[in-house]
Amino acid sequence: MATKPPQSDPVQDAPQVAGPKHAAAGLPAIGHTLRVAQQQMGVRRTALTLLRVNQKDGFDCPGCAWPEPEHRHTAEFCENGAKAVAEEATLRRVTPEFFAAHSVADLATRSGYWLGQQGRLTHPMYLPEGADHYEPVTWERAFDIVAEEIAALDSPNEAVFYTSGRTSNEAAFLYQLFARQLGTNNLPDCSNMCHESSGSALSETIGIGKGSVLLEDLYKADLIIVAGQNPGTNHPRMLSALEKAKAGGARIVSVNPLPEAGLERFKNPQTAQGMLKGAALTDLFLQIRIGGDQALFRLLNKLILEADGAVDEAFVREHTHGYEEFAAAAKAADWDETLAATGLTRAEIEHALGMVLASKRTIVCWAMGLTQHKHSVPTIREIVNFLLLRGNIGRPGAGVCPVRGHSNVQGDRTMGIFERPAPVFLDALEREFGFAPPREHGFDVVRAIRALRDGEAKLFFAMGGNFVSASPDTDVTEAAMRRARLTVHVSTKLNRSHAVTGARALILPTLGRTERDLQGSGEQFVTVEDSMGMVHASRGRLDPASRHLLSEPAIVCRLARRVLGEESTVPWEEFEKDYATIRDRIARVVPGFEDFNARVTGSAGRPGGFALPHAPRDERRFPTKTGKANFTAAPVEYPELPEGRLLLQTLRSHDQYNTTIYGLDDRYRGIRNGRRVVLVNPDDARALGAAEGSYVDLVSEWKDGVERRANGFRVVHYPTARGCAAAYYPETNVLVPLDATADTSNTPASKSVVVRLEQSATD
Ligand SMILES: Nc1nc2c(c(=O)[nH]1)N[C@H]1C(S)=C(S)[C@@H](COP(=O)(O)OP(=O)(O)OC[C@H]3O[C@@H](n4cnc5c(=O)[nH]c(N)nc54)[C@H](O)[C@@H]3O)O[C@H]1N2
Ligand SMILES: Nc1nc2c(c(=O)[nH]1)N[C@H]1C(S)=C(S)[C@@H](COP(=O)(O)OP(=O)(O)OC[C@H]3O[C@@H](n4cnc5c(=O)[nH]c(N)nc54)[C@H](O)[C@@H]3O)O[C@H]1N2
Ligand SMILES: [Mo]
Repeated sequence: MATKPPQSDPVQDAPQVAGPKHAAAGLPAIGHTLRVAQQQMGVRRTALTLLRVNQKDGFDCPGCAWPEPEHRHTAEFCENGAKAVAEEATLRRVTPEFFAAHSVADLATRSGYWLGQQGRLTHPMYLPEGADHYEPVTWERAFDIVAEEIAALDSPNEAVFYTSGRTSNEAAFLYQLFARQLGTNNLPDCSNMCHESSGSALSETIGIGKGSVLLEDLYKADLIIVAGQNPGTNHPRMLSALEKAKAGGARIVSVNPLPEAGLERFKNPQTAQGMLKGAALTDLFLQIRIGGDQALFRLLNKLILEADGAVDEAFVREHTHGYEEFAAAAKAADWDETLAATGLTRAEIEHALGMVLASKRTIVCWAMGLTQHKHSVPTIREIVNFLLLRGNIGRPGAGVCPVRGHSNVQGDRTMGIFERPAPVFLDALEREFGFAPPREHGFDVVRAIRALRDGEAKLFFAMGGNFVSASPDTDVTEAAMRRARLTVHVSTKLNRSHAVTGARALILPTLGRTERDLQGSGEQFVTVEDSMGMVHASRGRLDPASRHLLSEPAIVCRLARRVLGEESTVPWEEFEKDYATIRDRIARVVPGFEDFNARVTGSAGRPGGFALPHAPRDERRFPTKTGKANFTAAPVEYPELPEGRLLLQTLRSHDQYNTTIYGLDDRYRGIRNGRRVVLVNPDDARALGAAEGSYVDLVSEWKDGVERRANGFRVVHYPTARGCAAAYYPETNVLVPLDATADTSNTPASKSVVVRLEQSATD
């Protein structure tokens, strides 16, 4: 096979491989953080900013949605949180001069890494139809352009309003209100590509689409199963919680096709002991085959049912529905076939069973390794079956723990960012604001792309994110975007979505979390909800990156006033001036937010935050259709792998935040200086003739017969499960077919793409 990269990008395509590490964090992490932060922010700003992350009166870390511990005396150190902050608080700027120097066509040839490195956006920019370059535009004119294009639509359903997950509760509430006053539920969000499968599975089985554990539950657990998640990179503060759980006697099982360093051993940088030796976290590593989790939990359930006295019969009788049918399906599971789907041995599963039966309080945590497969929803339902069997939902130290991604993705959904809103939510909006919200369901991400592709949607508006790079089937998505009449991005930083535009395009620069938000009534704060349903305030202190920025709430308010005019029943001007008035309305519309302002400012209740109600967790009440927690009995599925092919998962390196590339050092996996790598099990690689260091093209195979290809990936022999491969997102999104989605949730199946390796043509 070829030994040179075929079309190498000197900035990022010379991968070097040192092999996987076996421990996460510790001194190298601190050194790395300070270096990255100081390059972006300078020494003084680094010190000032990093001290304020997740502190009371500070700002919420824009990194992940992992909750803050109750007592925040010292800054909780997190390398990747610091990188997220540095990325936003950078001193580099993208000014009108920058856009004058770089045409849109030029920007479209740049890597995502290069675009992000240019710095913060400073001015509203407009790309007129037929123009080569963005030009500066006033805010008034920008809103006029959006209003013109909205007025030209045949129906409000030709507009799509996307949201990424950093948007605050206040901005999200206003944004969905604006879309619904306009008359559409076209509110896709990043959740559609992320934890939608969790939401779908949990709403149906336990009656609420959110996790049922709080941070303190982890400390009380006997057993924590972490499946399909890489916390050392994506939720580093979770490692401290796991370490504490472990010290309290918990055992940890990790289920993953890859041995991830963070789960093996954690060197806590907060303690001297931790820095020296670190704590081994995982007691049992189950190296699952990609997509084998439903099979694994089905077998565990079968064994629990066969073990004497292992089922919590009182709980099952009193609180659940559908047990008989489920038990029959689980007992009937065929050992050989089901076991083959997991890639594990029977002895490994029996070892896990021993730990399960020894545990009185069990928690299962998961993330994208479980949610991005065709059968993700039945997989997560099987986990619910597993927990229900032993009464592990609705008591301390036990429960479901889907670990969310973006720092406010859960809050955005609570605020009504959803293309399929619950009728009770719409009723409440109707009562509060005196208008009739649309009832017809809107487009999710995949449907929005199809609508743009087919000319059924003509206007694309994004509140944050990087839609073209984050979405599947990059070529299809980019072509769809180019068909739009107008694309608008409310953004902090430059990204590829600004370079792949509709006929006209706008970039609306906005404040980040770290920045002071000054409005008519004075300095504002916003609120966010973490992965465990805790709501708290976030207040930025830095001077804004430019004096031309508007906050997200201000952008929505001004746009709404311009577009809806006098007809709107909403006091947009007042909302912009004083965010407390938005929270007063949220309090009246969204259950659990009663007395919102008082509770979130800490004058009542717990300082710094409050927990939203969660019926299964709080009262063992399951608000499902049956009024009980539902067992389900779906057939076991797993991805089929034709001969000579591999199952590719597309995942994150240690040095990126989704489509934002921080750097080129995937430290724990020992891969540096390049991102076009494919990790393949050495035995598979040998069988396929893919030598270490050779270059291959990844060709995805899907039933539509279209050839999707990603060129020039360096083969890395890596201890992943047999038949499996891994490569970074978003470089590999081109391989994920738009129609390859999870049943029910419609989430792109970006963790199980069937690929073949072809030798790269050398130049
Ligand atoms: N620093 C940093 N933090 C982040 C992000 C980031 O990009 N960078 N992104 C944020 C967002 S939006 C999200 S959603 C989360 C993502 O957090 P993760 O879900 O941890 O992110 P991924 O890199 O997609 O990792 C998926 C993990 O699942 C494993 N896996 C893949 N397929 C399977 C499978 O079939 N079964 C099992 N059991 N495991 C599997 C992979 O080997 C990998 O360890 O992180 C959030 N936090
Ligand atoms: N193949 C593959 N595809 C995936 C995934 C995968 O694992 N594999 N993961 C999926 C997941 S889990 C997710 S969540 C999506 C992520 O999809 P998105 O959320 O759309 O993507 P991000 O890369 O997080 O968006 C980054 C951009 O957000 C903007 N931004 C940052 N902070 C702010 C802010 O405070 N306000 C505003 N207005 N803008 C801001 C910046 O301009 C930045 O360039 O990708 C999905 N796509
Ligand atoms: Mo996500």
